[in-house]
Amino acid sequence: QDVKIKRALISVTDKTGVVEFAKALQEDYGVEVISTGGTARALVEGGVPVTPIEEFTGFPEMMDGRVKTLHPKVHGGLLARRDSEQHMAEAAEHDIKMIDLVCVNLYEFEKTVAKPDVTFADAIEHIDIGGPSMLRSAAKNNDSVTVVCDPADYEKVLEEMRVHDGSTTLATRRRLAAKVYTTTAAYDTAISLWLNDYLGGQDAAVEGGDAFEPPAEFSLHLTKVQDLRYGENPHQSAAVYQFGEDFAPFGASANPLVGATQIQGKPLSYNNLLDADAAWNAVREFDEPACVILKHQNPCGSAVASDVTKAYDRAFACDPKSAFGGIIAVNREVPYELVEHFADQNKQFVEVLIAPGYTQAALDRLAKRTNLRVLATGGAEGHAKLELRSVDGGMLVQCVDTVDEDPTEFTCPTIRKPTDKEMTDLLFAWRVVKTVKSNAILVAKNEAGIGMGPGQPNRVDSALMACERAEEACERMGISADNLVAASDAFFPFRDNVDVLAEHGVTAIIQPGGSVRDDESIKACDDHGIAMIFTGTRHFRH
Ligand code: 93A
Repeated sequence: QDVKIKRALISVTDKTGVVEFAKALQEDYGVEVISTGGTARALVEGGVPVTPIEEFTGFPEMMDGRVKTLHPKVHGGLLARRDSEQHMAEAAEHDIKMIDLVCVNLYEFEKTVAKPDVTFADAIEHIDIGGPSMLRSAAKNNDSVTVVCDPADYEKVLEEMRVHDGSTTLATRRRLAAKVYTTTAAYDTAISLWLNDYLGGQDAAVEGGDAFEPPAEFSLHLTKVQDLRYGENPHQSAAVYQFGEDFAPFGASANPLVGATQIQGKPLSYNNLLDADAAWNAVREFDEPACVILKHQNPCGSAVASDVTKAYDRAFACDPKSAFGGIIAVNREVPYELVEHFADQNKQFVEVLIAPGYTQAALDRLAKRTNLRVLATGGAEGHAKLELRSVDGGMLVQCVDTVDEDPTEFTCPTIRKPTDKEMTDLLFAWRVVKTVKSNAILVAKNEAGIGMGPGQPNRVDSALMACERAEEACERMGISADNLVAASDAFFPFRDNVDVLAEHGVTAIIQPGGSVRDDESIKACDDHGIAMIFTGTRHFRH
């Protein structure tokens, strides 16, 4: 069971202590040392004569060192069972000499990918193949071979050889073998994490923008504007506060919701404020006249048009059932007609109407609905830069999701490219979907969001829901449920989403891309003749 060490192969990136180790093996125990390029040079400089790997294999190191120890003379010498007549005969036939000890540590992959300016090619080049192969071969044959993958073990191995007349014990070889598999498993995990991260691309896409930096420390100087009747539910007390002047440097909005003029109506409730805020932020995403009807944080109706009255009509048509008790937000002055349209025959029960302003005729007409809360913000520009939410014992701060995306940088990985009409609808849907709670799917047609699938813990359910709503909407409007487009706030993890959307008349899709299985979704689109756009940016809203 004790195996005398006569031949050792040493190939290390971390050269710590290697000269002393090799010297002791050679001078004290007469071990022949075989070594690879850089290691051999270090050993020779340190006064240890070595057999170069090329001489041992009869092959040159080649392909920039990618192939230096990957050779049957190396792996035969490591894997051959010393107690097998057949193995020994085969080794003799091919002039394969036994290697009793392997000392290897690996290319520094993790250190390389941790560098901020690392290139993909550089990372790949630092994936060690020959090293782990030798370690694994030697560790497998722990019956006979001693394997050292950690400089911290050099001294222990030498000590054991001292005690056991130049041999190591089976128990030690097995412990060293176990350490090898822990090491190579961690090594492969690091590679897979890096590569998946690279493919995911999400974090990379978020990093490096001109994102507003949350300050290390700040005080908010909040002033209570008013107590609210109650919070989200009647048994919760609540109040609304306004940021002090000192918040302005952190990006106070030009036309904030808190501070908007309430022209009429019942006092705003906690839920009114939450939903009005979401609706207001959604509608000011648009430059053209737009309307968002929002309920429980989700835009159940959304549309653009040549004026806000038409936009309202189109948004309302998306989902009249859900619009009941909703918030209407528009990004232009509200004309008389718009009020007439939703007030006429009590077409829509509205909780809050929010807009930059109102014509006098509109205000006169609204005055008849004394309960309706009417808010005027004075303008539609200027998002705050920071967004705050409380968690138990602290506060989360993030830059608001107002990334300016340049559609000319979007890519289309599918065979079919979107038509101009599809592209217009896709860009519309892409703006609205970021208002929808994740997982979010929005189905749109003619620049109106006719089907929404919000907040499901799996994306397929969101897709199904969005498609069903869209189908109902088309039926109500007396139009056919085809030539629909869909937007997804995050990538599709599997092709099933595409299959569901295709089945329900969707012909074009917009989504960030970046899944490790993007290929499956692209294939699904190609199977169905769908055109798909990758934006590169995710818009989760939790
Ligand atoms: O590029 S490799 O994957 N191909 C090989 O055949 C190979 N053999 C050993 N890398 C290989 N090695 C690694 O080279 C070892 O794991 C060690 O980390 C490094 C030592 O190279 P050098 O002796 O030239 O410094």
